[in-house]
Amino acid sequence: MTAVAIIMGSQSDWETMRHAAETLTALDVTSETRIVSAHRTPERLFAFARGAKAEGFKVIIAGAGGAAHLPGMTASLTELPVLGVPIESKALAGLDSLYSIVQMPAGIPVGTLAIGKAGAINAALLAASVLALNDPALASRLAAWRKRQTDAVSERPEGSA
Ligand code: RP5
Repeated sequence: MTAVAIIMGSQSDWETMRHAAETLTALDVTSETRIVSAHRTPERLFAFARGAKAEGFKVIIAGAGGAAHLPGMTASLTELPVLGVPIESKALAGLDSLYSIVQMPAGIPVGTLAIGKAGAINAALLAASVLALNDPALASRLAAWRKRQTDAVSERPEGSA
């Protein structure tokens, strides 16, 4: 069974969302990627979100830009945890996406990450953390990933005295 579903509103979101997929792959977490648009393919959204749990997904990562209702609509149709990634839109640099995703009224939560690539990577890491609660081997891989990141930080900036 595939652990994480990565959905996005458009092909144009892939350039950002591929970072979530790559991060999950680096942690050996299975994921599946789909285009599901809340306004262009609403029937696909309903079918996906209603069936996601039965398909075996444990966490959903949803990226969308502009009037970004995909994460919220998805969360309204499933009890699986939904992590929202605001795509950096051209017109408003992703602030529109961020506000659309983060301001869910009480009752239907979306775990909202940072705008763009950082948010996509962190959504994957957060999904892995959730899965690691019941997967000690993944918890070890995640700890090793974080140690490598720590070890890669120099004590002094290159070029300094
Ligand atoms: C949203 O509209 C998508 O998530 C995308 O970020 C944005 C623009 O989509 P395209 O016009 O590039 O397909 O639905």
